[in-house]
Amino acid sequence: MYNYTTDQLQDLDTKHYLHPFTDHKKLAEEGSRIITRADGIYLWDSDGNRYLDAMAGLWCVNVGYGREEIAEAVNQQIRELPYYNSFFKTAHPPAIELSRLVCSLAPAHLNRVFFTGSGSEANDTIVRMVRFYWSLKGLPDKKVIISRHNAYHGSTVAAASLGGMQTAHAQGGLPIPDIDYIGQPYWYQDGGDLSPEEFGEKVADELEQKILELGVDNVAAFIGEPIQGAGGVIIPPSTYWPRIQSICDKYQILLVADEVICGFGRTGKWFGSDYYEIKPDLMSIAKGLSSGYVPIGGVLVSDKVASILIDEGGEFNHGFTYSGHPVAAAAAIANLNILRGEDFVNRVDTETAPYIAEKWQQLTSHALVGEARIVGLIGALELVKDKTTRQFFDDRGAVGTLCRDICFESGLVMRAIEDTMVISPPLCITKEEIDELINLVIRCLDQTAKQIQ
Ligand code: PXG
Repeated sequence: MYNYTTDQLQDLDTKHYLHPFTDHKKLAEEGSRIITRADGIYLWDSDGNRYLDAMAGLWCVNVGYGREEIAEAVNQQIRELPYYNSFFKTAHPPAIELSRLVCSLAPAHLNRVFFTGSGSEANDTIVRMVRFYWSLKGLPDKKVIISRHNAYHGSTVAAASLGGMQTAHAQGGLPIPDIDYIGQPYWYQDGGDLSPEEFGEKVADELEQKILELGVDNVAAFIGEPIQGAGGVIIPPSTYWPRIQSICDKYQILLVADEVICGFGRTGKWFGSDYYEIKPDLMSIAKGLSSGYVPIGGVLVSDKVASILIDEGGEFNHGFTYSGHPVAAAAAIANLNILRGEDFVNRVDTETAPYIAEKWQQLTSHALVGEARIVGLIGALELVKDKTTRQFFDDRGAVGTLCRDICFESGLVMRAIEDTMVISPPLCITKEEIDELINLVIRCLDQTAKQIQ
């Protein structure tokens, strides 16, 4: 479609295109990998190399690449009504139908949805919604939202503040006021001599300590990803979420689940909240909602919160030009119909997740792998210096980066988060493709081990 050579594309890229989360000086030295097409779970670059995309893009292409039904829905919608807003007492069929569909898939007590263009905008919306909720209830001091170190909730000012990434906070004067943090349920790194179950309870109890320290009259909500994604696929011990839920209930603060990665089948259930059996008051969604084909996100609102916002709130002074965008909504509807129609979520739960889990676990026999953890189709490998003592490499991140580069050269896209290698493949991945993925992973681990010796 674009008549350039790889060299020309790399040159123009360096001259004009500022990438997200990128060191541009380094990128200019190395040149971008230019991805030109995709199908199923595979990508191709501008030189014709094929990659197995074990990251589903950026944790989002749940149905896999190349689904004609989504292309067709987008095509039809652009021809019929490419844009209209939902401000000023208007609406259109795709946004209405998507609202109905999303609410029918969400936990039963979540029956309303506010659409955004992304996960970051969804979390921004949540900051305003929870504070508005408490002020409507006559408790305007309940403003603090408690999050976790190493959480990722997006890159807008509010979402990056909710996130617990210090590198992000260091740029641009974040966080905004009234956000606080507790520890993360990262047993492999922080669990010490405790069992995972003991550690899960201990780190959840930090929420209670933080509420008491801040004063319950000042606390609005707790936010967490059911499984932290960008933080390194931190799968919490089984004791963690039940304890968090009971603390939120005890102090009657709102529980917010950031389902941007876990939503739409990633865990083998429709939502991470279903997997962990928690009952969030609000949920942020994006990514798998449209399988990333077109940008769209949203906030699912519980009946409890909606009743206050709607009955007592009057106008909520918040909204985006692209809230409920008809083309994005049409793409999302087609995507959800594929997920439902082909029984994707159940297939992950009963077939592919158990199949990959067994093979993933076997990777712990590799000299570099200290832990292999996986839920549904989201998993991680801890590459460590000494697995008996759970000791990380001294120059943390270097081995992960090396392994990531070896993966790319070997035709596999796996993401490195420091020395944690993570996967989140398209949910359409078959057992044969899982075999191919595992074989590639083993080959890349072997090469990594060889190179660091
Ligand atoms: N919440 C979670 C849990 C996310 O993973 C967002 C919110 C923000 O969504 P948007 O659509 O605004 O990007 C995300 C996004 C990474 C990486 O390094 C992960 C994300 C985005 C960029 C990089 O793994 N997740």
